[in-house]
Amino acid sequence: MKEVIVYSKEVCPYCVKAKNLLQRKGVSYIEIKITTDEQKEEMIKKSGGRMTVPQIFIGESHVGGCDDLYALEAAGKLDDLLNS
Ligand SMILES: N[C@@H](CCC(=O)N[C@@H](CS)C(=O)NCC(=O)O)C(=O)O
Repeated sequence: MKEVIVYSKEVCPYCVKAKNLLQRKGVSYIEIKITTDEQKEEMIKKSGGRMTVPQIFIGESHVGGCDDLYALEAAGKLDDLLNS
Protein backbone atom coordinates (compact mmCIF):
# COMPACT_ATOMS: atom_id res chain seq x y z
CA MET A 1 0.00 0.00 0.00
CA LYS A 2 1.22 3.48 -0.80
CA GLU A 3 2.20 6.04 1.80
CA VAL A 4 -0.74 8.20 2.83
CA ILE A 5 -0.21 11.66 4.30
CA VAL A 6 -2.95 13.74 5.89
CA TYR A 7 -2.34 17.40 6.70
CA SER A 8 -4.75 18.31 9.48
CA LYS A 9 -5.44 20.73 12.29
CA GLU A 10 -6.43 20.12 15.88
CA VAL A 11 -10.05 21.27 15.55
CA CYS A 12 -11.28 20.13 12.16
CA PRO A 13 -14.45 18.09 11.59
CA TYR A 14 -13.52 17.39 7.97
CA CYS A 15 -10.17 15.98 9.12
CA VAL A 16 -11.96 13.66 11.55
CA LYS A 17 -14.33 12.52 8.80
CA ALA A 18 -11.50 11.85 6.36
CA LYS A 19 -9.44 9.97 8.95
CA ASN A 20 -12.50 7.92 9.90
CA LEU A 21 -12.83 6.67 6.34
CA LEU A 22 -9.15 5.75 6.18
CA GLN A 23 -9.38 3.98 9.55
CA ARG A 24 -12.53 2.08 8.53
CA LYS A 25 -10.64 0.86 5.48
CA GLY A 26 -7.65 -0.19 7.57
CA VAL A 27 -5.38 2.33 5.90
CA SER A 28 -2.51 3.60 8.01
CA TYR A 29 -1.47 7.16 7.42
CA ILE A 30 0.99 9.79 8.52
CA GLU A 31 -0.75 12.78 10.05
CA ILE A 32 0.92 16.17 9.90
CA LYS A 33 -0.90 18.42 12.36
CA ILE A 34 -0.32 21.96 11.22
CA THR A 35 0.93 24.14 14.03
CA THR A 36 3.43 26.38 12.24
CA ASP A 37 3.35 28.75 9.26
CA GLU A 38 6.08 26.63 7.64
CA GLN A 39 3.90 23.51 7.74
CA LYS A 40 0.94 25.43 6.32
CA GLU A 41 3.07 26.83 3.50
CA GLU A 42 4.39 23.34 2.75
CA MET A 43 0.82 22.02 2.49
CA ILE A 44 -0.33 24.89 0.27
CA LYS A 45 2.67 24.45 -2.02
CA LYS A 46 2.30 20.66 -2.30
CA SER A 47 -1.45 20.91 -2.93
CA GLY A 48 -1.23 23.54 -5.65
CA GLY A 49 -2.69 26.33 -3.53
CA ARG A 50 -5.36 24.61 -1.43
CA MET A 51 -5.82 26.48 1.85
CA THR A 52 -8.13 24.15 3.78
CA VAL A 53 -7.48 21.05 5.83
CA PRO A 54 -7.44 18.19 5.44
CA GLN A 55 -5.20 17.82 2.41
CA ILE A 56 -4.57 14.19 1.59
CA PHE A 57 -1.78 12.65 -0.44
CA ILE A 58 -1.56 9.04 -1.58
CA GLY A 59 1.87 8.22 -2.90
CA GLU A 60 2.71 10.92 -5.42
CA SER A 61 -0.96 11.82 -5.95
CA HIS A 62 -2.69 14.78 -4.36
CA VAL A 63 -6.22 13.56 -3.56
CA GLY A 64 -7.50 16.87 -2.18
CA GLY A 65 -9.74 17.31 0.85
CA CYS A 66 -12.28 15.19 2.68
CA ASP A 67 -14.98 15.53 0.00
CA ASP A 68 -12.48 14.48 -2.65
CA LEU A 69 -11.52 11.41 -0.64
CA TYR A 70 -15.16 10.35 -0.20
CA ALA A 71 -15.85 11.00 -3.89
CA LEU A 72 -13.00 8.67 -4.83
CA GLU A 73 -14.40 6.01 -2.52
CA ALA A 74 -17.93 6.44 -3.92
CA ALA A 75 -16.56 6.07 -7.43
CA GLY A 76 -14.80 2.86 -6.43
CA LYS A 77 -11.40 4.36 -7.23
CA LEU A 78 -9.84 4.76 -3.80
CA ASP A 79 -8.69 1.15 -3.40
CA ASP A 80 -7.00 1.23 -6.79
CA LEU A 81 -5.17 4.42 -5.92
CA LEU A 82 -4.06 3.00 -2.57
CA ASN A 83 -2.86 -0.29 -4.01
CA SER A 84 -1.68 0.43 -7.55
N1 LIG B 1 -14.68 20.78 1.28
C1 LIG B 1 -13.51 20.74 2.13
C2 LIG B 1 -13.82 21.50 3.41
C3 LIG B 1 -12.60 21.64 4.29
C4 LIG B 1 -12.76 22.69 5.35
O1 LIG B 1 -13.66 23.57 5.28
N2 LIG B 1 -11.90 22.62 6.35
C5 LIG B 1 -11.88 23.61 7.39
C6 LIG B 1 -11.52 22.94 8.73
S1 LIG B 1 -12.65 21.62 9.14
C7 LIG B 1 -10.79 24.63 7.10
O2 LIG B 1 -9.74 24.29 6.60
N3 LIG B 1 -11.06 25.91 7.43
C8 LIG B 1 -10.07 26.93 7.21
C9 LIG B 1 -8.93 26.92 8.17
O3 LIG B 1 -8.99 26.20 9.18
O4 LIG B 1 -7.93 27.62 7.92
C10 LIG B 1 -13.10 19.29 2.37
O5 LIG B 1 -13.90 18.40 2.05
O6 LIG B 1 -11.98 19.04 2.82
